Amino acid sequence: MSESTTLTLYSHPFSSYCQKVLTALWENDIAFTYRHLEDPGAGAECTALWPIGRFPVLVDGDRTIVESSIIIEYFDMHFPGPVQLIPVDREAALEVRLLDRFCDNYVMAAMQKPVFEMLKGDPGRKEAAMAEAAAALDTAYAWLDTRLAGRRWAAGADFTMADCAAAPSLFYADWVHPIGANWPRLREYRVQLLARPSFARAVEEGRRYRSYFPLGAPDRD
Ligand SMILES: N[C@@H](CCC(=O)N[C@@H](CS)C(=O)NCC(=O)O)C(=O)O
Repeated sequence: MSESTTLTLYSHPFSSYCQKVLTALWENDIAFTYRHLEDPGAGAECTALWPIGRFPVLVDGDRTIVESSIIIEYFDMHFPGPVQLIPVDREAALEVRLLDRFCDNYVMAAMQKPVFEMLKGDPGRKEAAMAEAAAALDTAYAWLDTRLAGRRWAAGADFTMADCAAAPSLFYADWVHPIGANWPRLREYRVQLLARPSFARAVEEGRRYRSYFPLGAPDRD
């Protein structure tokens, strides 16, 4: 991207947590250098920066910032743009952080469980892992559907970090366990997220990696 940027993001287009951060970057058109994790040496560089071995990882000059929510908070502090991803009002910010945590901990994590089982090469665990994911996701879907009542976006009227988290988590969760017709608000919300240009771009850039999805990607978004 821009040659003058101080920001480098270690990222992969198909990774849900990377898509969360990319959505935030593209919401405010923040310039950054994309260090694709399939590029030679990028994986080792990324692990050297963050030995936990998870990504995305952001580098800003001599500073390394990790964890998708912290990275988005960092953008909000240091690269503010027209879309305020963390509200100034602290009560409103609390709701944004709650929805962000909810999507990561109870949607993304539940969705990732059977994915990791398959990646570990334990297909014998698939059925049980899928059943566990379905039960956990149904609980999460029900809560979210209720919480969305009267809201345009996850935490209220405006697009925030909560939507950056919700977009990839619901995108992939629906592949693992489709959001049932009994949660119309949540289904409609997922459609709305897919239409948001920042997230639509993330989905588009990840499209050619769909064969990586260990449970088999459906023939739809
Ligand atoms: N809590 C981390 C989670 C990041 C995460 O789990 N990223 C996945 C990719 S979507 C990953 O690094 N997977 C590699 C692995 O688990 O070895 C965050 O919010 O950034």
